[in-house]
Amino acid sequence: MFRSNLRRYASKAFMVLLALSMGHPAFAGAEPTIHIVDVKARPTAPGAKTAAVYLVLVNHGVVDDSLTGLSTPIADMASLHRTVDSGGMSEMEAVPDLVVKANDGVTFAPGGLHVMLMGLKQQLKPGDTFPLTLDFAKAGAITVTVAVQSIKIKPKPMQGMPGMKM
Ligand SMILES: [Cu+2]
Repeated sequence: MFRSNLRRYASKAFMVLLALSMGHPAFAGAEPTIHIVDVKARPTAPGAKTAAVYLVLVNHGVVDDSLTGLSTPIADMASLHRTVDSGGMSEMEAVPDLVVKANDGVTFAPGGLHVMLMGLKQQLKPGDTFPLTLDFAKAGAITVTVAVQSIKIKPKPMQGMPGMKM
């Protein structure tokens, strides 16, 4: 009698856990597990055909996801780029597919990852906003608003500098 009650209780507890996990966005797909914040672009000069967008991707889900595509109505093409140092020269390379690990995040920032807009159709002025759509393999398409503003380049952390107190 006690045993079967316990078993019933245990199975009830399991059902609650199951219901909770089903309600989790990773399973239900109700709420995106990918959060995109701090989306911004620098103002451009008149006639400029390219611009870069910076943002922070956070994957709150329990599975890895990957960024597979980008688009915006204000440019002919949007793609993922990374700025790399090659022999003292700063170069950009295309990044075909970016994995955003579960419970992890990726920061796009000057000198590193950025969304490259090519064939820009309008000048970006401070205070402007425009939409950018990011396609994820699992989370699907997510559209965010890019804020045009000046962006300061954060100095690289200085390590091992004599006399520096952290
Ligand atoms: Cu670029």
